[in-house]
Amino acid sequence: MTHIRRVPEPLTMRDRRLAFDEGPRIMGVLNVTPDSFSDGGLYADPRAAVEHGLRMAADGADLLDVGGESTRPGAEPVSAGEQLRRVVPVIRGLREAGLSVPISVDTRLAEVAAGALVAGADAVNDVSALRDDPELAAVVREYRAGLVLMHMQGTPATMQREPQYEDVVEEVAAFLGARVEAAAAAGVGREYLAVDPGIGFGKTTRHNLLLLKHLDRIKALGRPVLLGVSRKRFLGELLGEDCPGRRLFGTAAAVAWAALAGAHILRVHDVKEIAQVVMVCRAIVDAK
Ligand code: PMM
Repeated sequence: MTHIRRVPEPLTMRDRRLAFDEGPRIMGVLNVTPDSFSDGGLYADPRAAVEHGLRMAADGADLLDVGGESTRPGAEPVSAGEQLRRVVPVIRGLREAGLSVPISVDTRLAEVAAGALVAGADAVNDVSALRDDPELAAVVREYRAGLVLMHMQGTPATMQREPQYEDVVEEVAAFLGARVEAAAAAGVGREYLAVDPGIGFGKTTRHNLLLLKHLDRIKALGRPVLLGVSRKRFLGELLGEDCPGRRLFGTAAAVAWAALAGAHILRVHDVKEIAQVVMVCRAIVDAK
């Protein structure tokens, strides 16, 4: 529980900085996709997406993650043009509406990242950790954007077929350490980098649970740790709950654990409810 106090430096994203000295920050998920596993199709209309983003900010989101490509198991890649068509009007609309919190764009492609950054995004959430597009590091560097480096075994199309590790925690930590070094070698300053063990990305339920249990090992990399547990399939498996929208209490339990274990950014769909979970965790930690 005391881990919550070991705070890395703020995450820099262009002109914005996200500090962690007041506990974990909440990233609201804004999927502008027809097929994401829990909210696909809900915000395909840019106006509905902007409204939902503003609502999440009002409910306590400290940043928003806008994505135009579903990375759910089995999903096929979406072209850069189509991703841009989905995310740019939403990012622009959020900024025009006066949204002040940072926005990340969930993409693996440099062209999409550049378009989103021009439209008003501050960071790139790259689930491939700079492995899919050799141009992405240069875009991040040029715009001084934040960058999330996530672990994934395989690709979204194949990752859940038969994930295998000798020691999942050590392998994920070593991978993320190496990707931090690769980003730094490509000229992206460390203050711009966050890491993410990639819950559900090429992992069994047991792998996900071990990563949550041993979060310290990921925190030891010294970068802010982002975690995306919200509504995920491992919760469904544990709870026998097929419907992602009915996994809120499971999500809340995993988030409470992550908050007390010292995760820095919690990527969630149900911002208002999860903000309450984080507030109670913090109040307990801060009680004197
Ligand atoms: N999960 C999803 C998509 N993008 N990005 C990061 N950094 N971490 C995650 O865990 C993550 C992600 C899949 O969830 P969604 O379909 O609800 O967006």
